Amino acid sequence: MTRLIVVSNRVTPPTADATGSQGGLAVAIGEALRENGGVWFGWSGQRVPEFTGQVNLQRAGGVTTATVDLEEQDVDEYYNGYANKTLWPLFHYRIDLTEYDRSFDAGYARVNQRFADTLLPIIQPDDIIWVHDYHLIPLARELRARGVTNRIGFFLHIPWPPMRLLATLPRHKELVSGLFDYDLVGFQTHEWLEAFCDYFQREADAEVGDGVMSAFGRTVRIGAFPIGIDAGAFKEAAKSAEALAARERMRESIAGRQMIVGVDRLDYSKGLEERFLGYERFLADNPERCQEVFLLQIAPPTRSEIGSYQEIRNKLDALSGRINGAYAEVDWVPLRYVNRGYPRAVLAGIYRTARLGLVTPLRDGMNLVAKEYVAAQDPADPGVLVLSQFAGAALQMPEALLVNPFSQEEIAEAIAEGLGMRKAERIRRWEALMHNVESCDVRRWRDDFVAALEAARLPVAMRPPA
Ligand code: GDG
Repeated sequence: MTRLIVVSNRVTPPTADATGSQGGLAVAIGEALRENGGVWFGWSGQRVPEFTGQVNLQRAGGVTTATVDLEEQDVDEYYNGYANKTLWPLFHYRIDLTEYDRSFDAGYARVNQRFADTLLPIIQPDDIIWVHDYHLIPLARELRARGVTNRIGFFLHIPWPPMRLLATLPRHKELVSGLFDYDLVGFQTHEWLEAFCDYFQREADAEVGDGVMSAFGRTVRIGAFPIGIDAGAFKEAAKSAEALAARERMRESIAGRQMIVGVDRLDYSKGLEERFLGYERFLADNPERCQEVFLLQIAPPTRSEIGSYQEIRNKLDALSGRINGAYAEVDWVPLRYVNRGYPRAVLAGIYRTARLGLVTPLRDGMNLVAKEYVAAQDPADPGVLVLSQFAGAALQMPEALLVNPFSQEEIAEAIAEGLGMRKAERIRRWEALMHNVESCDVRRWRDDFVAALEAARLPVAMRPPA
């Protein structure tokens, strides 16, 4: 049996505790690695004064992890720099926030080389290698340069930007042509796949066939593989003792009101500012109803060393203060804004308690919160999902109330419609949504990608030079 090597920026091995803080992704990848004795390779999250190249092999939750420490300059230039100040905003259509700095390019190239050097001794002839996300686009090129002929697949978790935006990136073609060193390149949705094909058709006269694209004298398999959640585990988590305790704890303070919930990393792509403004519009438009509801927004901070993340946090602090200052009463606040993370089972309990899930990213590769909200609902009395039309998930979840997240009116109207929706319609929509969440779950995503990668051996003549 072929062994799977998973490579991602950070390694997050599954914990023994299924209701712990782990996401479905870690669990699903963990399972695949356990089944075939594979390895998860990436950065340990540790910073050291000087890169040593030492690989730390460990067994955690039944999975073998292989991690390397990075030096301070690597973290600044590769992780905080090229990955999160350049590629993340650019791929989320935010060229206003994109920073271009040559030292970032150098750091990104260096870390990809370091990953290739340290991964190389671990690779066995029959292994298949699955590389994740925008941090590691050049990794296959680096591995091929070191003689690796194994099958290598790449999955992009975030959107692929329109060609004219991508063209603002200095040396864009040099970067993305590195994807032709993979055997398979996968995206969350057909929309991102189309944008990817469009870029190479215009910039490199690529030819697109059935599930393949050829350019630069090479052919790569391409496809859409929408990621899902571990629906069964999430459904169970929503009924666990921890979730029940969370619901009980909230019940008193809810005091018969309807709760709206948002759960997002504190990231400008998640549309939190626009969401708060849309909710403020709802409060302004519905003075007679507004004290019967409140919005709980959970937003644990991320990437807080980066200026644009500090700015969005400051904006949200000010905006939440303004909304509460303007609308609160002595016994009611309209917005509970919490900058802290919670265990998954607690989150599941909170989702289940909320009459409305508000998921309004400005741009999102997929968005798993939308799927978690659906999975956590009580089938006999489910809540309503309000979902941005610009999340990849919208293509799979047309029964949600889809909104343009840039429009405060649309958000306000969807909140009003969702809170007033009759039970029969809530159940009808939820059943359709849940069908999709359960059938397109994280295992199917993993199995489809791995099967496509296993089948992706290209004819020898088309293979990139070793
Ligand atoms: C990227 C892409 C794509 C959030 N707060 C807490 C917490 N979370 C968990 C959620 C969810 C996960 O984080 C967030 O996943 P998303 O999919 O919503 O967004 P990104 O982090 O931006 O993920 C995205 C994803 O990759 C997978 O391919 O869908 O488009 O941007 O699982 O529940 N978890 C816990 N406490 C929190 O407070 N335990």
